Amino acid sequence: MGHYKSNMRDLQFNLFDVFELDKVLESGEFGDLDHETAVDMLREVKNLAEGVIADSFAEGDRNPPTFDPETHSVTIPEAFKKSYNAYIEAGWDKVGLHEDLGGMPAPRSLYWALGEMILGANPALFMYSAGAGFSEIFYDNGTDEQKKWAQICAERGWGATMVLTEPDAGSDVGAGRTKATEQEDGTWHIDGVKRFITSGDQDMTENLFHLVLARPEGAGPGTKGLSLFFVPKFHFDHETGELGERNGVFVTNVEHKMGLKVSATCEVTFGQHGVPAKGWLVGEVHKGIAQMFDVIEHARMMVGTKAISTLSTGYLNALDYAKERVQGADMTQMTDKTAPRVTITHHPDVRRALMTQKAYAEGLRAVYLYTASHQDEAAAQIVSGADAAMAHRVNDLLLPIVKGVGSERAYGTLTESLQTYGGSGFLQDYPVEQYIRDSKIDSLYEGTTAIQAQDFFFRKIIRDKGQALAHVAGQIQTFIDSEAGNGRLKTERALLKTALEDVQSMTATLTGYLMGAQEDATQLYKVGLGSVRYLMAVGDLLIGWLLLKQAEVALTKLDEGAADGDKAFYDGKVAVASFFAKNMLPLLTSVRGVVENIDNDVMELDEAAF
Ligand code: ST9
Ligand code: FAD
Repeated sequence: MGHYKSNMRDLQFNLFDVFELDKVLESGEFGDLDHETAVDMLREVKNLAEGVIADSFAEGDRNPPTFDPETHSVTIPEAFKKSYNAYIEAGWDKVGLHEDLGGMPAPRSLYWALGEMILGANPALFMYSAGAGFSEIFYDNGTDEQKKWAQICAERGWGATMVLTEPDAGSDVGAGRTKATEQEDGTWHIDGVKRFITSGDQDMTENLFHLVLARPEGAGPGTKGLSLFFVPKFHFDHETGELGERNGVFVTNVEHKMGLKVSATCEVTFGQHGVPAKGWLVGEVHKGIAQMFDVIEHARMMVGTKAISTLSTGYLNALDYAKERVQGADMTQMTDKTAPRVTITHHPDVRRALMTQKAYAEGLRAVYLYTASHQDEAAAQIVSGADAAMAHRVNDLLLPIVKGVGSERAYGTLTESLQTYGGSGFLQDYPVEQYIRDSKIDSLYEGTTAIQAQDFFFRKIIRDKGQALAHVAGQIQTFIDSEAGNGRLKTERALLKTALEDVQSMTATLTGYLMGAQEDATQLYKVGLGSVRYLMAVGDLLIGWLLLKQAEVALTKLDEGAADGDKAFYDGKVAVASFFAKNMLPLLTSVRGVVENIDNDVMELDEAAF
């Protein structure tokens, strides 16, 4: 058995029983794709993920890619290449894409469910294989001529990168200084140094292309002055795809990292090695940041799903260990030195830790699948009654939750997975220590948690005039007011009601600080001091609600006489929802108090006092 443990049962329960994927497929939006095919796809990807894709996970960590500064090239370990090739040869990188790009349209919930398994088994593989997805974004934003290039990129399986960050421009992308100078033939020369570029080079594909943000000479400051350029590693014949000369874009360093080591994080230098780095303005329009956000939105979803998937496999590994590990006596016999020794699953604190892991892994899975369901109009209508415009808003609203809450909760809760192993968890004999190292990055790249929290409050709530938030809150309220569980979820619904009120009160408090900033600008600091707590609180509310929604479905299945093999699964669903409602949701009342009482003391404190 490899390290990766998928949770097919929970994926199928979410997709088909909770989010009604069958109805989505029946809408006809996805051609011939039907229930059986979707299940077959899940099964095939599960086998691939648990097998050949997971096989190189530890090897890629212990023997990461090497960099040759002479040739500016990155060499990927052979074991990883084998995993990568198996995935690409089976064509999984094209699922969910336009048919024009050799793709096979699929609902986003199914797409991300498949993605979850790859991201849990070997996350860097998903990133290296994102070239086809990047081609689609290039295709959607490109001119008619560029659309043909995008088809070549997808067809020939080229790699791709997103290139924003510079030494002095991380969260503040608008501080970027990389320049773009227009040439007489309409192409551009890019000049500058970018850093931390994922998959900046590799030797698994014959070519790769960079989507680069750079500032045309004379353009204004900030993000709005940036334009997006298509910069291939090798030039190519725009009709046939045949490779030509080397372009002037070179990897000049590869970082040594805490985790996710097989993913090459590169410094990429443009136009400073005697060869111009030639680029083409994407779509021939200067809308770089908006175009790049088409990539960022997918990448934020990817990062959150990666984190959640890692937590899930961490939990399932810890659970298996806990069922085997014998240590100590049952607590009720703790004073009897002759009492039989029990497996650690008998200890209350281990049960608390396992339930916490299960709650966040399964609750966050439901959150990302609910979000994904708002990435298709047909699915959104079925899942929440949202029309196309509202579906778009809800997806926008929830992306910082998937990314920000997913990454923070996964990392934090993975320490419970490690703790469940005792000292063994600290060893490389088990995968959890690597899971923790590999998942730390998720709260950092694609916008740190602070950035997600600000995006969530300012852009997704205030600028949206609270419309998407009201839509989701309306769904939660309907659930609270319902008879869900036929009386058996009464206590939990009451707890959810309080949690919703707490979050609504926090929203009002933060909005009040924002209004107060019109009179006194320093009131805005209070939003900054409270925004991460608020993001996390909304995340817990959504997790609590979706776990209870699952419990309602589970209770119905049990009432209908679930088969023996399913009973434990449904009992687990009811138990975990109740556990979360009783153990986590009440904490939001204290967060509410904290948010209401924020003052600016720490902002007024002299730096020397820190
Ligand atoms: C990175 C990569 O970290 C790490 C992993 C790479 C893995 C690669 C593989 C990926 C695979 C997945 C993709 C596959 C593709 C599959 C495709 C399948 C089809 N939403 O607020 P303003 C825009 S990369 C949308 O004034 P500032 C908007 O146009 C590095 N758009 O911002 C807006 O104009 P307007 C990641 C948004 O103060 C304009 O920006 N780095 C959003 O100028 C300006 O907005 C980061 O993420 C949004 N949420 O700049 C940087 N927000 O308002 C983090 C803004 O008129 N920093 N726009 O609409 C930030 O996000 C900052 O807040 C900032 C601030 C840069 C936006
Ligand atoms: P900074 O922006 O300097 O942030 C430092 C701290 O200050 C953080 O805690 C942050 O939350 C906080 N902070 C900063 N500004 C604010 C603010 N306004 N309000 C509140 N808090 C703030 N970039 C790419 O372009 N392409 C890639 O493929 C890519 N891959 C990456 C892979 C790895 C392994 C790493 C480590 C990074 C990658 N990045 C990539 C860059 C990544 O997106 C940035 O590291 C990230 O956006 C944060 O920028 P920074 O590191 O400069 O931190």
